[in-house]
Amino acid sequence: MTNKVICPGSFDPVTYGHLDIIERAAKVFDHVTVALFINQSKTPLFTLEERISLLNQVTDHLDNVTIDACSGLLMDYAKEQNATAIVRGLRAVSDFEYEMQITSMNRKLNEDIETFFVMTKNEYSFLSSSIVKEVAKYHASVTDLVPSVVEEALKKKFAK
Ligand code: COD
Repeated sequence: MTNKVICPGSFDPVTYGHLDIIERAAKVFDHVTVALFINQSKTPLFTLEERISLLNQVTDHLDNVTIDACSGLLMDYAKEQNATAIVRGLRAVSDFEYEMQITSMNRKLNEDIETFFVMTKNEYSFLSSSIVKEVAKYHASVTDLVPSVVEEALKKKFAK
């Protein structure tokens, strides 16, 4: 049986924290789909096409990873894709409550699809797309936080 998993998120934009989780999942599972969910209630900095393009570029070295854009419920998408599991990243205790709530709801929606949590590298445990955008907005360096293509894209977005 092929173990296909989904790494869902907003990826606005993709950071080294995201990439760390995707790479760890790609080592363990046969196939990883990075699923970019469209959230109508949030206004993203990057368009869907931009986020997909950045994700494609930064995962180019991973043969068993594909990128997809989705809307609706994660569990419906996972079933449609014949996925066996969801993989989520955990940074700190502060993530736990939110993740527990979402996982309980997802389990109610589909008992058969498990959720696995992967701990990020310590150095990325403070990292989020929001923090990266905040720092980049004020033209401070994000070199250690995001791949260089993302850094360039942020520079263009926040060009004076
Ligand atoms: N280190 C490790 N992991 C990280 C880091 C980091 N520094 N930064 C982010 N991550 C992980 C997150 O924990 C998450 O697992 C993943 O990377 C993506 O993160 P984000 O922030 O890009 O995306 P989220 O968490 O906002 O995405 C939320 C979803 C879009 C997955 C969620 O809203 C969803 O499932 N939406 C579809 C509707 C649905 O089914 N809802 C659930 C039922 S109520």
